[in-house]
Amino acid sequence: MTSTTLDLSAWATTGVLRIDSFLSGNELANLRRWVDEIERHPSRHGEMRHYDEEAATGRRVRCRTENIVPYHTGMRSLLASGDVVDIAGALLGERARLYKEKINFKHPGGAGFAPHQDAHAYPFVQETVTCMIAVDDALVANGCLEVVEGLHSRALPTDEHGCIPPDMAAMLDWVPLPTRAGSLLWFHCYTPHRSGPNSSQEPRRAIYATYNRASDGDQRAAYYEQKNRLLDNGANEGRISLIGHFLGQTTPAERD
Ligand SMILES: O=C(O)CCC(=O)C(=O)O
Repeated sequence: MTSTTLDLSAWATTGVLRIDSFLSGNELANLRRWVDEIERHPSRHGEMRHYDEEAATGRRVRCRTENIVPYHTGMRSLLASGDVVDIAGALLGERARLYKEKINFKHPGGAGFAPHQDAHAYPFVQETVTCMIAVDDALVANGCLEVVEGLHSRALPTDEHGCIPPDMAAMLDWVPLPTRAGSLLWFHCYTPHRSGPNSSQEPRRAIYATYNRASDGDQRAAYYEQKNRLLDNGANEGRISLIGHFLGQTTPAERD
């Protein structure tokens, strides 16, 4: 994959770009093994961090794991070097740096996300692009991403949760973007997006890797330091992000 084969004009117009069948069958099988390893990885304070939710099935399940690349070689090579970083650079218009990475597991009965723009949750940087790597098929029934195309040039107003106010969100033209396992879905930090719950019997796992412009520096450590501090100070009980977009009932994940 080279930047010349990317549809940069569609990206500029819509703020989203899907790249189908990016991973081979073998690469996808490896990725699924890594995601299983990461879901079980011990969580120590200040290191890889897990978040759990009480799913609609009544089960307590993992909803998110973040700060992964320092602790997993395979994920480090996929997300912090090579084609994915190069594509991020082409979309940003300059060299890209990995800002943050996470896996959203969305197990059966797992909750969705309220309409939001990521930029409000991402301090220290001016502009980011995010690559969603579908680990499982992401479909309407299991809560694929839905976006508003062409509204990615500015910040929209926010409500008390840092999300798009519901009356404004109701006026927008939401498009579901089903994405097959092994495909990529890129979106800009101002692209409005949301997702529904997983009403299927299988997990809908997705990796999200976010990149900033190299000219904004390496902000990964500063981001996780600030996020951990704000989420651990008691004022943000139940949050998995610096904004309150997650619609699930979180339960504290065990940490060593
Ligand atoms: O995984 C999803 O369904 C949506 C995730 C999302 O919007 C986020 O983590 O900001």
